[in-house]
Amino acid sequence: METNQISEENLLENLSFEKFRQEVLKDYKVVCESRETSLLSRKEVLTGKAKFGIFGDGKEVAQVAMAKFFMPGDFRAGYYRDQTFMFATGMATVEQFFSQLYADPDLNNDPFSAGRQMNAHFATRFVDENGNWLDLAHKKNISSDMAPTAAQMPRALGLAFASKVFREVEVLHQFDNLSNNGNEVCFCTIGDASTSEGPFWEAMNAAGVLQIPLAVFVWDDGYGISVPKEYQTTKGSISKALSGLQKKDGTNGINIYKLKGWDYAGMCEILDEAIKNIRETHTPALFHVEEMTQPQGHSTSGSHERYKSPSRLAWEKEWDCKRQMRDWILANSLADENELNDIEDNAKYFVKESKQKAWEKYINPIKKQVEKTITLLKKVADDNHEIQQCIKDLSSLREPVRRDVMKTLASAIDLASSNDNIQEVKNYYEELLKENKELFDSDLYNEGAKSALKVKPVPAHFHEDAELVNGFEILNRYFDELFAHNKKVIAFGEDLGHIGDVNQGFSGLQDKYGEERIFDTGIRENTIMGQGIGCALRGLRPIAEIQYLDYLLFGLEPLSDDVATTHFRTKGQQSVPLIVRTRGHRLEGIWHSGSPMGMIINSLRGMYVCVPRNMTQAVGMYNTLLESNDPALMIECLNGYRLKEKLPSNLIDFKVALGMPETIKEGTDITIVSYGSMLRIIQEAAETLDKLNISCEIVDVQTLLPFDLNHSILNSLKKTNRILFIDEDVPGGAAAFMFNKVMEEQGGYRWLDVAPRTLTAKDHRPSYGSDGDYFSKPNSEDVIRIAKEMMAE
Ligand SMILES: Cc1ncc(C[n+]2csc(CCOP(=O)(O)OP(=O)(O)O)c2C)c(N)n1
Ligand SMILES: [Mg+2]
Repeated sequence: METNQISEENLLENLSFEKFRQEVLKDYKVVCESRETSLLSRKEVLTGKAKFGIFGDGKEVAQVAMAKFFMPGDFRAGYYRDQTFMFATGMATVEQFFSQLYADPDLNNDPFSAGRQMNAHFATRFVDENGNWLDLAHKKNISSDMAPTAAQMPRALGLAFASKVFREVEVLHQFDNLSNNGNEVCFCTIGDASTSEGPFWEAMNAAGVLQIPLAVFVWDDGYGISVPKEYQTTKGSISKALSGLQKKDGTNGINIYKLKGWDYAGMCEILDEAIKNIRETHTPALFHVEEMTQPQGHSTSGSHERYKSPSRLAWEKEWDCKRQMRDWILANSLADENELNDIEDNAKYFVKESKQKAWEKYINPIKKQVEKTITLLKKVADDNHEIQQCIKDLSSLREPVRRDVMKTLASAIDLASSNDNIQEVKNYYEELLKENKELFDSDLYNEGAKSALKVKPVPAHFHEDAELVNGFEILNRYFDELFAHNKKVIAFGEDLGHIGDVNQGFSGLQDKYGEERIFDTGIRENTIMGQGIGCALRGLRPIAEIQYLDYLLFGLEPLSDDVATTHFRTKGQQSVPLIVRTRGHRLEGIWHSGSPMGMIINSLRGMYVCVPRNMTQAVGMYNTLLESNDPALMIECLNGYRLKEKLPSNLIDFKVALGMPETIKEGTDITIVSYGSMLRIIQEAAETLDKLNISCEIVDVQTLLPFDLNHSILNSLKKTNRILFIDEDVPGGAAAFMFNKVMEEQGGYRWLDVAPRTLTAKDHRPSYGSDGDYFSKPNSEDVIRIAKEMMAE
């Protein structure tokens, strides 16, 4: 009996040892495959088959450890060193890695970016083809990687913050496809040198305040390209520098762990406990993973022998994590030399084969285009030597790209323009133009059912005795209805919660809907945007506030780099329906009356930019945006909150179509195009001009992005033959944008009797006080003077 029992225990022990052994060897296999991928990829770049490469060699072991604790529902926001993590979690294959290296534009081959991103920029699908959120709570999720160092930080904060929202907001518990009681951890990775960036510090502080499930891994290889960490970080150590954030009993803060990047067993042990704790308690953590290496240097551009000392290079060889893991396996008798050699040989073979498959998938469609082009060109060649040369040149290319095909076809069309068979060449050229447009130029915005441009407009209704109320009250009543109506909406920003924003749009609503849905944030525009991005990516409908338009610059980077590119860089696999609410245009002084619209529309292609003239129009635009998946910036008129407006009776249903200007005064002599606060000044001027027998037609463009989709401004111009574009931006800013749209895109120049004009603010920011405003920004006398000049011309 007793002996039997012992042998059963032995058996169990043996079994669990074997399981453990197999798991270690499986991890080692991933490490080897990942290393081979780095080595072979570098060769592909050096031989010219790929343009640039950046790899995860030297970081493999930490990533197989980290991958063990990444559960379905979790998110990663990281950077370009994480291929091993992707392989270990099964979210990427080696073949897919190579497809992206070759910039294969087929989403089936590069499922992260359809060739739109540099290699090692990963993503998983968040929304289906119709823009509906997938079951993210049961999937492993990668928010699309970006190249700017630390740009993942604001979004990482937001992805983790969303877990807190899902856990704390009861009305969200029903959405179990989006979250499982907020148990999802966001794994964030960043390089040691990138922790020098402001957004890193802002995010770490905010995480400590917010108490959210964020796990930040710093891959510390001692360098940011050539600059060592002594030049990057106080005390040369990010864990030391951040030690003041350490959580203690009874405080908030973060937990800080130090790990060694080659210590497989040590890392697994610490991460097991630490990640569990993050998941349960929502206490964020920093994992400072030291002693990592770069066997091949930073990237395929340049070599690290130029800046690393011989002793550093020797140290890196010895402490290479792959070598250390191998030694550890042998020392602990988990496998013998032969078994490890087999794993290594198989990895080499597997990676080579994967590379070859990816290359064939990439090159075959192009080769087909080359073949067809040559066939068509032969039909028009006759004895045209130049075309024969084109055929020769194209056939001789060993690694042709689509560009070569297009250039050849374009030349042939010119060279054989009179040939009877040229039409076929032209047709093929057009067909490929269309195909390439879809491959390289699509999906900047939602194009399907969730496009904001497909939302049906609904006019505002007013009762006969509709109340006249302050602008802010229109918004206040609207937000009240909105929060009752749409459980996924949350709103936050500086002073937005307790006092209900600086202009009372949310006044009283925190009491009614709870601190979990309407709340204050610290003064940190970059990460307020990040909170919005993370929540939007996870299927919520955040309204994130920038207190004044002038402070948008602090939050512009995540909007421009991240939000505006998300849909494009994932070819529609991720949507970020964030609404950024702010207020701007005229008020007082250099930093409270800005209207830098040119800067905004040029940096935010991929977002919509709404510039409503009053709060009623703003409501109609909010409703439209909330029906769609497109992200947008809403700029309310800072001086409009106390102006009276008629209260519509259908606040929650009223929808303004984007890109549809509205004529707010009809006229016959001059078309004046503008938006926002400027319109009231133009209306005032128009009254005077009426008395002078100059009849102005005033057009409110309503949205700058998109701009006048139906070319309605042209119809006004056809009637008046004179046009003036006015705004409060600098010369050459958004007024020049509108000018370009109407003159070039709409062909407005054909309908002009006199030169078209712009009227803008001065080059400098507005001086303070009433006179500062009057002499810095366009005023009604300016409008009258220019209108008179145009009439006299
Ligand atoms: C905002 C920004 N500045 C500069 C760069 C160029 N750059 C790319 S990687 C890099 C170094 C990053 O070093 P580190 O964070 O330590 O990561 P590692 O590459 O060492 O893993 C730099 C300066 C960039 N991508 N983004
Ligand atoms: Mg580094």
